[in-house]
Amino acid sequence: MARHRLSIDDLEAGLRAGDRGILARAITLAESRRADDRERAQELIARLLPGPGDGPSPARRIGLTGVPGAGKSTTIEALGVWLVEQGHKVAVLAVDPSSTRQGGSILGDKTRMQRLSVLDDAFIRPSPSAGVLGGVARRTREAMVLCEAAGFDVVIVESVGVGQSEAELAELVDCVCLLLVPGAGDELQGIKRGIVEVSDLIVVNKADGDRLRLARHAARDYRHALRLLPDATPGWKTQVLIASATEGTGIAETWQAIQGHRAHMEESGELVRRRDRQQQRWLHAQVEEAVLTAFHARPGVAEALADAERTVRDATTTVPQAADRVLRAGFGDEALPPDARS
Ligand SMILES: Nc1nc2c(ncn2[C@@H]2O[C@H](COP(=O)(O)OP(=O)(O)OP(=O)(O)O)[C@@H](O)[C@H]2O)c(=O)[nH]1
Ligand SMILES: [Mg+2]
Repeated sequence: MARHRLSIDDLEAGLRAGDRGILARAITLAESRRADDRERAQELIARLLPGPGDGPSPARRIGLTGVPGAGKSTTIEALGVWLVEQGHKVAVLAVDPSSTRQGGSILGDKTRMQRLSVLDDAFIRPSPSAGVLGGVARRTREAMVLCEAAGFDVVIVESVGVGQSEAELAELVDCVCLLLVPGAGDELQGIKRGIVEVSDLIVVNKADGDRLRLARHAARDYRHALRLLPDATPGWKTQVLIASATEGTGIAETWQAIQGHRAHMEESGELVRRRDRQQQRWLHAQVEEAVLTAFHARPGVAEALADAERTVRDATTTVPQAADRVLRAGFGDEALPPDARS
């Protein structure tokens, strides 16, 4: 059947009815870079976002991060299936940049979340084009709004890093959960201190078989190390748990910790503050993305950039000189802000 273009009304009605097919199409619309699609997506999102006085959406926005192979997808499957059994509706957004790099990992994720993906109350969306200039965080924000409008009260973002820094995950979600595997030192796991500092919850996964003892040790060590770090969420001590995604242990405890964190966020007013910060960040990111796109679309910029790259390579100009020429090509002499003239 030909896919006719849905009106904004149709999309809104479909979303409010919890239609997953419509949700998938709405996210595709929001991911599109075509100007008319962007406009339609923005109108749709405007209808769905809370207005003045509505307060933060009640949905749980959880970010799950950890190095490749830590068990993120397996954990989401176990937690997701368990949550659906408890009556929740669970959406999963995978913004793993390695999906594109490794090729085929998207398929892998679908297979890994097989039990979850067949449930009516679950929705899984791999990110198709991670790594596109500046867009990953924005697309995730918009997809999150769309999922919540479709009635998903738990949205889990799976990520090994959503932008320039892993810490950016904290700008998208309410609760950052870091998955570690026992038996590997920090350096081996490639875990940066930055991500530990923004983690509200640390789960030492693969706590099964021979690794159970190691996992307990690792958890104890992390609890210790965390004492030296400032709270990720003011007033909240980052919890450290052990779990086995394959055996399903520690899953209920993980959810309990997430709920405890949420309660703290609500009572302390931190949820409102955090969501506000995220909105501000979203605003700035949106402006920056638009300015950058518009700049690169200006006549002469692509040529000037190619030329600048060449002169830098040849060492016939310095980098600041070359950058200056590119800016002049785009803005012209007049429009170039004084402090950008080096
Ligand atoms: N023993 C054991 N193996 C696990 C556990 N969780 C995941 N695994 C295995 O670890 C491997 C990687 O799991 P994934 O869930 O795909 O890991 P991931 O973090 O999503 O990996 P990427 O998406 O590639 O970053 C798979 O072979 C899983 O079966 C666990 O709790 N115990
Ligand atoms: Mg995965």
